[in-house]
Amino acid sequence: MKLFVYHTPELTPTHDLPDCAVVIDVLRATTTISTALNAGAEAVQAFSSLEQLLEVSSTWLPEKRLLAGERGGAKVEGCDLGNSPLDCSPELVQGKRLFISTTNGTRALQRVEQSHTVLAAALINRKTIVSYLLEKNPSTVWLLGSGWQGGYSLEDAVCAGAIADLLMQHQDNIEIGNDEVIAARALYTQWQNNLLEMFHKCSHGQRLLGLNCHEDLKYCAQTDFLDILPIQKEPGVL
Ligand code: 3SL
Repeated sequence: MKLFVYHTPELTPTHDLPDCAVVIDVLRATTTISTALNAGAEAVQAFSSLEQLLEVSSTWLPEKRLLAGERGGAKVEGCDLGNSPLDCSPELVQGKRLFISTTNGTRALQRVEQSHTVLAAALINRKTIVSYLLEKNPSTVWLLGSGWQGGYSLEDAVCAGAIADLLMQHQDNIEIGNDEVIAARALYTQWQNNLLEMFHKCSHGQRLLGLNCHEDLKYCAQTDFLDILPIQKEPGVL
């Protein structure tokens, strides 16, 4: 397995895709997607465009769908939900399809949706993602951070490092595809016992704290907490 880390969709090679793309948006899209699926959502369908989300979701029965929209951290008016994993209770999401559009995470999913395999990873389901990769042993793996509007996000780099670290603990012949893998692993080593503190320092964590999302940060900082594998079934649908 050859492992690459890319910090944003813009930094990925333009004419290439991996065997397996692991999309990361710890704060909060991939944490929310994992939580919704774990709570029994029928599927999660991701859109970078809100207009497209509205168009496709309108073809579904209202009682079988939930619209989740986030821009700049806040809920989009007219949607049922924003992008808080804490809202994804089994009572609300069970049996429903979550149509979701977020500022960065769903854009990252779209960038790699033509890859052979696409997974959505966060700290909460890191162990399940790593077990899958160890079992399937894809030849190339991209750990793709969503970043923030084209820029680097510390929390996604730390999560990429957490995945790389656990993979390398279990398999010694992982090939390092780029220097970002080494750097992400070092970042994770630095922060692994203080993930919530890291969220409080990083720019998107601060943005969310400004929106009173302290409980969201606590939830997203939990590691290896859910045994759920969000895997793409068809482009955009996990
Ligand atoms: O950018 C995104 O995709 C979101 O996860 C951002 S937020 O955490 O909902 O603000």
